[in-house]
Amino acid sequence: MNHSHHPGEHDHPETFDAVITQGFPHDKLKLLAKLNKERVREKPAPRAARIARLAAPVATAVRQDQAKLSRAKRTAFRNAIVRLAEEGKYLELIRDHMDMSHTMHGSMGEVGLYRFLAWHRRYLLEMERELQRVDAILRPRATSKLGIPYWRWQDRFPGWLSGFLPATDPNTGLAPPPRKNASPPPKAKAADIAIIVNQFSIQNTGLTDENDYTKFTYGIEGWGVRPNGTSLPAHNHGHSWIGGIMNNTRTSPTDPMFWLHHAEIDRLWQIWRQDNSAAAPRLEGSDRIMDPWEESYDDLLDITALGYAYDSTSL
Ligand SMILES: [Cu+2]
Repeated sequence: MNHSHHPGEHDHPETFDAVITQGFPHDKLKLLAKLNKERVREKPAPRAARIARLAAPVATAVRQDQAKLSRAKRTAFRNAIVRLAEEGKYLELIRDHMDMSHTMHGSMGEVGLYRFLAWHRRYLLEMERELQRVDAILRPRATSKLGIPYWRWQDRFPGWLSGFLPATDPNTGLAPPPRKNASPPPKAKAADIAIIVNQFSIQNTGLTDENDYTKFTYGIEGWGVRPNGTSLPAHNHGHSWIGGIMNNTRTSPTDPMFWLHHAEIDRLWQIWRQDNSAAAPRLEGSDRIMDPWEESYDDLLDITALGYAYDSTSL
């Protein structure tokens, strides 16, 4: 897929370091909204595929804290990723994220800001289904479904994934560069996560018609501040802190840590929704559809119906 014809593609930040330095693109919102209207979107999957993939009755997959994962499940997760990389399926999944016409980050403007959480939820489901498919081949006797583990940002980098980078960089065909796993920028501490989830209302997004959803997603994506005015580390900062290919805004899913990092975002969103279920993003028309998939924002709120659960829904 070559999307270099997509207008504005060239001024999308290449790295999360640049995303953090530039901050939320308040000065370009009109241009970005215009580009979003003009974008050519990939066709969604046919409806039959949607039903087979999402609505089919499946046993619930439990997404567990990576620090508490059994040795057997760590091995199963790694082996499933290796298998997907060998099949070429992993590269296909990375390409979904390299296609910026999906408008799924705040660096692409307001629509990207509002699509960030639901788009990545749908993206993780696609990965989780693929992991489960190959896991059933690799562990035919397993009694539970594989779920994507989550990484609590206040914890150290998962030692069981050290040096584990089985997929090649789609841009070079070579092994990705090693991770950095160090500041700058700092990654979020427990106190920062409490600000993101419980003190989201302090965020001043500067957007017209901001609501609670706007403030929450602004903070968790990594545009927010702490009560003392310093930058609030969140999603963007985790990408930069891990570094290597995780720092690349397009190809970051090449690093398996991408899935654990985004599972934590998804879990924090779920926790926040327990007390803020009425808050909703300002998305209209086709902006509500999480292309290249067919599901809308509204289809992606009930995680039980989507076939997964978290082992913990507390901070
Ligand atoms: Cu991300």
